[in-house]
Amino acid sequence: IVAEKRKHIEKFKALSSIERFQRDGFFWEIATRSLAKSLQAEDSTGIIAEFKRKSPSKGWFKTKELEVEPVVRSYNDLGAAGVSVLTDEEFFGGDLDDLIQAKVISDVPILRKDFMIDPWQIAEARAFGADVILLIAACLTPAEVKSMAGYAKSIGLEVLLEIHNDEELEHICDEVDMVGVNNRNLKTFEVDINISLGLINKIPTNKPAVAESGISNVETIVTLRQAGFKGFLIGETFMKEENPGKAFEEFVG
Ligand code: IGP
Repeated sequence: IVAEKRKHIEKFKALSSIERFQRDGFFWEIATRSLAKSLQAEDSTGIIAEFKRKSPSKGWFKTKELEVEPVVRSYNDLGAAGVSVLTDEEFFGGDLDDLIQAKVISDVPILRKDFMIDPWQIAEARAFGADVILLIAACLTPAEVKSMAGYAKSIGLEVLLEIHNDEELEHICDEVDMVGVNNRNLKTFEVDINISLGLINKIPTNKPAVAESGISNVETIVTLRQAGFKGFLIGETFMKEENPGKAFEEFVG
């Protein structure tokens, strides 16, 4: 995926420079929303509800034809602490328009979920309405995380760092706002909630922890919350249904 990303970025870099985004980006002057605060609010559900049309492990969901708007509206109106939008086209069927749409119809923080390997993508995220970006430790060195997160912070974005094992704890730095633990092994696609439970006590307590992937019932959220997690990133459980907004409503109800 990273190799594909690199090709894609090189192509678009030629068209639009960071300076252009900084000058013309529609959202550039608009204040961002804090996901870290939203997750820590007293009455927060902690759920970061995700919009994606397909995934490498499951292929197209039923929502191939579905628009962002009704889904994200339900997420936003019915209690999501934040919304995650996949902008990767090739592997997740998303694009930057999805991000803009999610932003304009919501008032919760919006996470741009993509494979970020270049500061150019961070400027792009800011210009297209993201409040938070994801940095995946498996794709970056600790030094890259530090410099990319520093740049994100300097332009008003929050950073969710995703880790999957003990070694990746080394990537946590001051510039990172939240730490996510992906229960899905990105190589085998296997999910195991114990990955989150095994890492929670090693994550600095001043950074809200987010459990990611493979969450399909409220009992799991209760277990994760008791262990110390503040956020729960859920995609497939909603997107695999005919009506993801309704699935979200039933889940939180
Ligand atoms: C959501 P799930 O199993 O609920 O659909 O997972 C989210 O955690 C997953 O989409 C994800 C992801 C990622 C996707 C987590 N980290 C990195 C792409 C890239």
